[in-house]
Amino acid sequence: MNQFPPGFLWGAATAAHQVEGNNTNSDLWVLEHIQPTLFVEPSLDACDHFHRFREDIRLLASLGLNTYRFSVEWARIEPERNHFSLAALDHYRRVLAACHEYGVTPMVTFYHFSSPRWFAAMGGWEKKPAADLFARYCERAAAHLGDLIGFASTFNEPNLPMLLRWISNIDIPFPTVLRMGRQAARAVGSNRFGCFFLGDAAKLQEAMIGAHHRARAAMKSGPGSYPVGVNISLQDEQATGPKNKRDQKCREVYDEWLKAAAQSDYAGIQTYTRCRVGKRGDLGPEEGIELTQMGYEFWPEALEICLRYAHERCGGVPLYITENGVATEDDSRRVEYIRRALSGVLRCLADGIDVRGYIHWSLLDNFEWIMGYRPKFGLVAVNRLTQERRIKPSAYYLGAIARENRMTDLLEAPTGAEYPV
Ligand code: GCO
Repeated sequence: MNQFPPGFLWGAATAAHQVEGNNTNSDLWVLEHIQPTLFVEPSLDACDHFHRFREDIRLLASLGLNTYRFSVEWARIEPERNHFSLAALDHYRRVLAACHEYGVTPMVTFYHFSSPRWFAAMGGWEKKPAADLFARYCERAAAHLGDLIGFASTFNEPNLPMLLRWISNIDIPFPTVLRMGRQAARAVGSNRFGCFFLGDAAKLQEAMIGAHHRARAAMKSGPGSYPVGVNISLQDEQATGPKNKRDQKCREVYDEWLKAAAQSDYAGIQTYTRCRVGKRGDLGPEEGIELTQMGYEFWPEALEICLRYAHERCGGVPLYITENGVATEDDSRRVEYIRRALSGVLRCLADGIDVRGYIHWSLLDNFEWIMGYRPKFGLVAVNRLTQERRIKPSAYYLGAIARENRMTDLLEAPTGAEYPV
């Protein structure tokens, strides 16, 4: 079988802070501009998607993709506590309208790692009013945008802080994190700075699960009628021996959020690689295996395993792959990655698993958080000096599959000449 079900969503994703540029009112902007900082460079103009969204959405549609996943930025919509910006909300209405104009289903994430500065200065997710504040922001944004939304998710990878506690191959010096937190607090005139990447992962998880359910209810009570889910980061966790900690890791990192997804309208699955788990926890990459620019293994087969795992844990809710991709300068490896990942999706479908869409990360080469602009995840390259976009062969490859809604027999990616943009 090489056919995808009718109505399958084919898309690409971005996130506000990574592409819009000048997200100056966010906590991450603060962290990028203090000393010491873990960010290798600041985001600055990013891809100037804030102004170029129309041409980017048009480009996505011209490739043959029918879905655009992006996030709306809390730091713009509520620049100060209790003050909502109509101008920012209208901006996102224009983004949504552009999707409809080009026949693209908009999939909106309400929180993709960045918060307003005032929220960080208040202490962030660990403080009591956090869930209330988030639910209220979602309510306001959904009231203004809901009639144009196709799908919504409350959070992007809210389980990431728990996952980061396990990952052994990222080397974040703890004293630097502490100093960074202190400097950031000073920069916002507070004695605390609570943000998604710093702080107590377990406390944060508890607060965010509560916030997810409340925000979802708020969205449901507003205009429009769209599925609301949550996007979860999943790795293919492989046990390396009898005393490994794989099951413990899955319980701590995934299961609570998969349960929350099961009580929602869908689960967004975001998978990039596998991880081998040993007696003491995560092991690094296996010797001899190809690595991506992120330092982890090139392992497209992880997607199939994670879909099966999520299906088992989430029961009947539909699964959407809301992120999957690879950081590489060699675009032919991206084509190979997509080919193998989608073959796994087809095997899941053949077994009756309800997968309804594949949204690739990312539409554009963009700001990869602390790693800056070096990792290249885009189907489309961005010249950082001119903001010029250049479509890569992998974009045409994914577009060709999307247009036909089946795996094509192409051995090589199409050049694009077949599909004029
Ligand atoms: C994340 C995000 C994206 C990343 C992507 C590549 O998981 O961090 O959802 O913002 O850019 O996963 O690492």
